[in-house]
Amino acid sequence: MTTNYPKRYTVTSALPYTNGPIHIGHLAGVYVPADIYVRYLRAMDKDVVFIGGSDEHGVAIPMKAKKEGVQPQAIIDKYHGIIEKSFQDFGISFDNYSRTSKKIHHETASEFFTKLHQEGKFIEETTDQLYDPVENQFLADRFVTGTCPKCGHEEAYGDQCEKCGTSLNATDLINPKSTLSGADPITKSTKHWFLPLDQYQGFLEEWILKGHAKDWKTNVYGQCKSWIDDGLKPRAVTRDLDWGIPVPVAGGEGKVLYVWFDAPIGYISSTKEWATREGKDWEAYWKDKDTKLVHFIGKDNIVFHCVVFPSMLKAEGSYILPDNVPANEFLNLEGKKLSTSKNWAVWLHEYLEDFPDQQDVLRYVLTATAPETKDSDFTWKDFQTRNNSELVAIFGNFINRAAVLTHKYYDGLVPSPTELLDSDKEILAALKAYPKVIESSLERYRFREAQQEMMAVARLGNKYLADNEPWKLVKTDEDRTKTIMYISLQIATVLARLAEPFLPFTTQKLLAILNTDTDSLVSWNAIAENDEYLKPGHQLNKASLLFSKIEDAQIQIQLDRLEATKKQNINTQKEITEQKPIISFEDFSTMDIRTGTILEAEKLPKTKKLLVLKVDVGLEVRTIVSGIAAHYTPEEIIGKQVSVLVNLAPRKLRGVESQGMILMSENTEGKLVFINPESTLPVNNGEIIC
Ligand code: B3M
Ligand code: ZN
Repeated sequence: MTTNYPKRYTVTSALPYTNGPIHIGHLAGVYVPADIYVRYLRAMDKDVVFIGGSDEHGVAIPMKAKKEGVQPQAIIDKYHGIIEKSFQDFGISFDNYSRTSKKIHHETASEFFTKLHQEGKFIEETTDQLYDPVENQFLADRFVTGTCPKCGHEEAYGDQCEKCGTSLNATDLINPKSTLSGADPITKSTKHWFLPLDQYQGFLEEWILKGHAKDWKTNVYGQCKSWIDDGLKPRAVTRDLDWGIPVPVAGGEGKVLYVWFDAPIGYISSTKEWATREGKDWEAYWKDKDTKLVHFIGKDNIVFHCVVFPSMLKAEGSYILPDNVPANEFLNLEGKKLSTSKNWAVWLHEYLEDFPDQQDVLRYVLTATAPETKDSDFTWKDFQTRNNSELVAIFGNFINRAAVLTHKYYDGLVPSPTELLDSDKEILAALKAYPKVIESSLERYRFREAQQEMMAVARLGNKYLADNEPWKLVKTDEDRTKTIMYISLQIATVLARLAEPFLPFTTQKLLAILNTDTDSLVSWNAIAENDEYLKPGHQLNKASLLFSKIEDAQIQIQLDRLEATKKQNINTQKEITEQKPIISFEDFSTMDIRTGTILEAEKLPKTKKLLVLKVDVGLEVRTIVSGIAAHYTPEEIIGKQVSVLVNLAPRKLRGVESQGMILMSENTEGKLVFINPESTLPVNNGEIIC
């Protein structure tokens, strides 16, 4: 493979909202692949800047502040702190981690807006927007939800449907509702600045549809194509809000920039901050045509990075465009969608507490199961298995054997090889090929594949030792044993170089065992050009274990925690089930409720939920169809006394006439229970169900 390397790289990763901590979905989708990519580039001695930072504007912040009863500033300070620390502890190697509340960002974003404004790149228009009559506030973005006009998802936000990814205007929503008060919005007119995306239709067709059909991931390209084919519309880039960057032009008083206008500019401000500190020229990283710009993001951010931000950059005129936007799909947890609000997540800062010094295990598992082409699932069982049977049993075992035996036989000195057999030569030749093989996967953003190839090197070493059994051979053939140990240590050294992007903490431990450091280590490109990576006579340090077994009990703690979350969610859901409107006593007393006895019960054929009951209600024996088959078997309920509403108008259910209703209620675990005449009433969820 011949690669035309650019002069430098600007690699960005989505700026997380500071309304909650980082979880494994963020890591698998964005930060782990981005970090692998930049560590690989650095190993290739490339000029690269890796940019991160917190996204501290947008309605997500004041909403969270309201929920916690504090000021927005307290929220961003709290979560920025947690996020930045957890990234650092997890080894996400940003060159700069900034925040969009900083002065440098406010200035950069304001200048960007002002320039576009002066050059007439916006449309200024007064239009009707959704307004909450209770809270006296305009509703945009997350302040309003409704049905997505494209896919029918009922909880789409005012700026985007998270289900299908479509970017929306709040007025596009069907049945909009204010998330602040629950009120039905009214409309009210207000002035805003719009980026006329329709004017960039031709540019986007040319640049993406013609230019990137081959090299962008199909999930990313497909989404872009669908939006472009649908026809783009002007998008408001300002908001009526009091949290954000004030609109810097006349007439903008009381309004702020739309968060998705300012946040991507955050990549630029963060680069400026880094350049000032490091004495670099930030513009080269954003404006030189020989710079490769890559955005790592999750799939819900595709439209903003592939359509909106590039159109902004194009409108400004002096910037380069992203070369690639390798967005991932979503990661699920134990088969369910990750959710911050439902606390269905593995939080990074908690993981780091529960598994101290095991950052690489999570990095490894998230890469092995990364949602690169479709949604994927993280399970704790899989986490344990991959650790125990791959990292411990293959990688760790190989290094441990190589180091321990070298100490045992040669006091930790790398032995000199004697004659190399063909099988040894093959191993050395294979080692030389690996950097290019892994590089080819990484250049195509296939991190799973790249990591498997890196692990193939560890497997190779493990198998080499297992096949040659130096622990037996040492008794009969000292020379051959020396060669085997020498080759094993060459493999271990190459592995240290190739594993670093994936397992940076492990690599440091491995380097310590090998008694060397990153700077003295053979460079990525030099592997193919050399025959020897660790010289005979080199002294190793004491062996230590790279990985340790994860026990069932540790996994059980995590599973129990998720189980508790599940229960809590059921309870919370119940707490918030709204009471139905008040009824009068007269209304109630029209209901004739009697005690009945279930005489017969059987399942209604071809249905999942329905039982047909014969119930003696005193007046007569009634046939009642009841939707309780998921909760009770017919045998369980025969003979049971129940409360029956006997004057409900008969109705046909699947062809059988039901002549009354058995009164039931849902308990706290979501199970239907009888309102039993002989017992106290069960916890009532406000709903009587037949
Ligand atoms: N804060 C959305 C998110 O965290 C947004 C990314 C901004 S990247 C410029 O998913
Ligand atoms: Zn949708």
